[in-house]
Amino acid sequence: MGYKAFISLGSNIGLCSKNLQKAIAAISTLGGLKILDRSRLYHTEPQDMLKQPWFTNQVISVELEKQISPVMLLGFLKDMELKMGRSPGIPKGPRVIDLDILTFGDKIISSQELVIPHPQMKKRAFVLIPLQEISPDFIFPDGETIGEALKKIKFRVENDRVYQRMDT
Ligand code: PH2
Ligand code: MG
Ligand code: MG
Repeated sequence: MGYKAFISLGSNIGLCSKNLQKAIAAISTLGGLKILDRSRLYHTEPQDMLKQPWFTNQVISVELEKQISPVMLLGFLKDMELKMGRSPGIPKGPRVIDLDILTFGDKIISSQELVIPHPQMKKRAFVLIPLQEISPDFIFPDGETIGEALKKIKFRVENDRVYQRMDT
């Protein structure tokens, strides 16, 4: 058995839902990776940098064969972002596609190039809501449940829209 990993996808430039669809198709071409599940698409209020278009976000789960390391997966996803036309741009600003590793099995990693679990994920409804949809029993490597993490943040979901004010 390999690992189960969760990946977050986001886009707020161009045809966002198409961008996510293209990215998933590209991710599925990696040998040793199998897509297990995908959430629906959510339209989400921008976080961190507030003055930018709303994002379309999605979370997928994948199964990875043991020979694929977190750093290999990261390199592959960064490569995908470039191939899809992502330019360096403004940190936290608008992007054609953003592919972030949320978790990788129950690994805890903190290196220069990669931090897992994703350091901001517990604060972001645009990650936790789609993650909960595909994995309602999700537990973080530190033992916290997804329900507990969601209780600590303020947000509102209306159909496919996720509102989250940055006042915390
Ligand atoms: N990504 C960011 C910054 N802010 N806000 C939303 N709603 N969705 C994102 O994917 C997002 C964001 C930087 O990666
Ligand atoms: Mg990101
Ligand atoms: Mg990123």
